[in-house]
Amino acid sequence: MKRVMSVMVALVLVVGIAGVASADNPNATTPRYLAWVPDEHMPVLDGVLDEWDWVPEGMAFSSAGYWDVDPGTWPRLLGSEEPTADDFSVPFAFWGWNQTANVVVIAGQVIDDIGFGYDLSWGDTWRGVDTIYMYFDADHDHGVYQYEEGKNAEEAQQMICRPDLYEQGVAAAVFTHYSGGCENAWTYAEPHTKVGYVWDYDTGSYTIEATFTLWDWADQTVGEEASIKHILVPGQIIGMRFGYYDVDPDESWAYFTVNAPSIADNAFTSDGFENFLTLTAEETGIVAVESTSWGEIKSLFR
Ligand SMILES: [Ca+2]
Ligand SMILES: [Ca+2]
Ligand SMILES: [Ca+2]
Repeated sequence: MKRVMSVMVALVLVVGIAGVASADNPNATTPRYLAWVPDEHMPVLDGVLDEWDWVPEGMAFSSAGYWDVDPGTWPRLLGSEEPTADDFSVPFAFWGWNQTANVVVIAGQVIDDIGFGYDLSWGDTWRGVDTIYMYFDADHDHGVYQYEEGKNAEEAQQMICRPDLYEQGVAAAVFTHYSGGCENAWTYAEPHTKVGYVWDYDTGSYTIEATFTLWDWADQTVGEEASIKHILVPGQIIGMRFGYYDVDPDESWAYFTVNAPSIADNAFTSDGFENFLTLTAEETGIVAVESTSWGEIKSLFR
């Protein structure tokens, strides 16, 4: 509890200061955080979740128990009706970051009963398809970032991952209003976006592991040489949204999300993104015992 409280205090302080000049989502009353991922626990991005038992308690989530919780709470399970466990559930969801690789790290297991919408192109994903939505405003400076003349997803990015598209060679895709067309969105391809799935076409169930490089400025037309990579450090606030979505042919839908209720359309402006705090190893609950300390402890037993 002490650790959680220290995180909450830190976030309140940062949000309080930032709140003077900006428009953070006031509905996001509960702090969100990106857990520290130690170098030795960086996953193999193959969608096989056999290396995640190191995650400290409270840093991994399950959709169980998150139906109809307070809107300020994260994560939340929402939908047309409360889904049964086999219709849609997320037994494991993790959000974190790694300093050495300078990436956001996510992992999750999604249980679905009917894979749906795979006949749609990624540009039609908004019509309803089993998918993963995420948004990053790395330097947390808010504002309109796409769908407006002169705004071409440079300052924030909307990303869409679909296991079926990955099988077609698309790690992630994005909607944006820039003249070059979304197929040129280099930010959503390797090495900047790396995704691995184990996916079942029929049920739509999958496991995912992915890493994302973030950008303070992403020139979608010229490329990396005209862009500014974001450098992640502990104690930083990242503007972010994330949701695992399930759509089924009977028009039932559900999603497991970090999002608080919107104050703005998140596809257009990053003003309503949630604030994610990058935790230290200690705040994550990973306490490394230095060799000198071990020496002192062991000396007590002599
Ligand atoms: Ca793996
Ligand atoms: Ca379902
Ligand atoms: Ca489905």
